[in-house]
Amino acid sequence: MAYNNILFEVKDAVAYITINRPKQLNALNKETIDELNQAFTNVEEDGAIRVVILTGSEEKAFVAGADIKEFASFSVEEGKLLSAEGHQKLFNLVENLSKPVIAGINGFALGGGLELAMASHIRVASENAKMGLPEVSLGVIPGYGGTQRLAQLVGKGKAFEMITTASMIDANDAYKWGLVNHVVKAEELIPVCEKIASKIVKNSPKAISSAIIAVNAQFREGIDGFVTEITEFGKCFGTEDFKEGTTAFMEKRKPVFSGK
Ligand code: DAK
Repeated sequence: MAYNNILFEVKDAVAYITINRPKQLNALNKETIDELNQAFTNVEEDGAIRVVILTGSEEKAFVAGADIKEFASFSVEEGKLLSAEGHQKLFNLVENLSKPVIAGINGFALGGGLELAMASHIRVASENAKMGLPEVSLGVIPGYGGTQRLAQLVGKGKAFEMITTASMIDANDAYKWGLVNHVVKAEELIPVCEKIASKIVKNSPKAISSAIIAVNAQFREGIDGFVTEITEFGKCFGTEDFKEGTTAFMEKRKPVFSGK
């Protein structure tokens, strides 16, 4: 499929999704959200893809937020509808994808951009990255899960500070606060993401998808994460990946996982 706002490429079981509206600092308009939905849906369905690296084109921005020019004229109903739709179409889709998503934060990650990075499973930032949720400076609040996921990652106190001051933090503070896993030089951003991806692709896709379900369960209302873990753990015993992993260990060879 041809995209207008993103680049999509697959190499060695890794899908590279690059948001590509550099003139608007990769701001998320509706069309970009739709294209990302399509790309992540393709990733989910393509058995040859094991991991995603998500980044922004050029050095200045990962994503500088939702497209302000587009949402400036929304009514209350439109805002609510688009928020719910956006959650399903993109942010929840990414968080619950059966394959890990590594966000390579290459510059500004603001508002919906930081929310997208936070919905990803692993975050690596370049030294020049700046992160924030500036929504209250525009008269709205984070609408794509930011109030929930930021507090989960950095704790309630720091989340309140970031959200109510609408200030940006730099990559080093983001690392200290637990918002990103690694901070690297700009030119090392994609290589470091690829190094993490290369470790992931060696492991069982079935087990990884179960692990994602189990870890996410902790943050779902009304769901006992420990019970989910037991269920997912049990399921692993019925997979070809489990047979292959344990057999390969006993045969002193590297496993070749089918993802079944
Ligand atoms: N939307 C649209 N255009 C943007 C943009 C954005 N978020 N961010 C930057 N741009 C555009 C600028 O308008 C400018 O375009 P031209 O004027 O050249 O045509 C171009 O990108 C370059 O930006 P600057 O000239 O401003 O570049 P600077 O280096 O001076 O500043 C900056 C970089 C990142 C500090 C600045 O651009 C900035 O403050 N940008 C806005 C950041 C921001 O407030 N982002 C929005 C956060 S609120 C919703 C759910 C969720 C949300 C909304 C709705 N619903 C469900 C309805 C979420 C909202 C947010 O994300």
